[in-house]
Amino acid sequence: MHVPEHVAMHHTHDLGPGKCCSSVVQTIHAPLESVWALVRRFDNPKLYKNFVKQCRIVQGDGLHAGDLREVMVVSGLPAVSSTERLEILDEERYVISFSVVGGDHRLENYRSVTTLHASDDEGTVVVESYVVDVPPGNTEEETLSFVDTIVRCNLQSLARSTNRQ
Ligand code: A9S
Repeated sequence: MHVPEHVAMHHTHDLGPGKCCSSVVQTIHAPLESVWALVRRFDNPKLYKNFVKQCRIVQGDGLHAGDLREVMVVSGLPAVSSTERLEILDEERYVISFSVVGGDHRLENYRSVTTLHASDDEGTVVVESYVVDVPPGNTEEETLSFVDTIVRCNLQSLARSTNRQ
């Protein structure tokens, strides 16, 4: 599979001690622009993230790096809320990135990057990678399996939501 240079670059992370990273890839049989229409909405992650109960922008308009959102999470997760900062919104290259800067949860210093590129045959390839601290009392393996599960759910839901638009 051919991966554009800027995509590979965005998913290369420097790992300090006590941190871990991983990535999830999802192919969606839909045009890039229709996937991007959902992924770009920093102001409305509920469009495809099923763990989000409520979200509001608390700084900026959700279109510029530095803007903040406050996410309330559905019950059943070891989390209540998350304050998230938009790091990258590149509408030309289809890249969005946010970091977790506060809230009531266990994923300290979470940062993710999501890229879209056209696949070799037909459709869109979504790559989402993240870096996060391994929480005290958990192993790296536990942390990766917890976060991979959430990201995989989000991207599967993204595929369904895109094809429903
Ligand atoms: O929202 C994302 O794109 C990805 C993740 C892994 C979000 C994680 C989360 O928002 C919960 C779903 C609430 C789970 C955070 C920051 C902490 C959690 O424990």
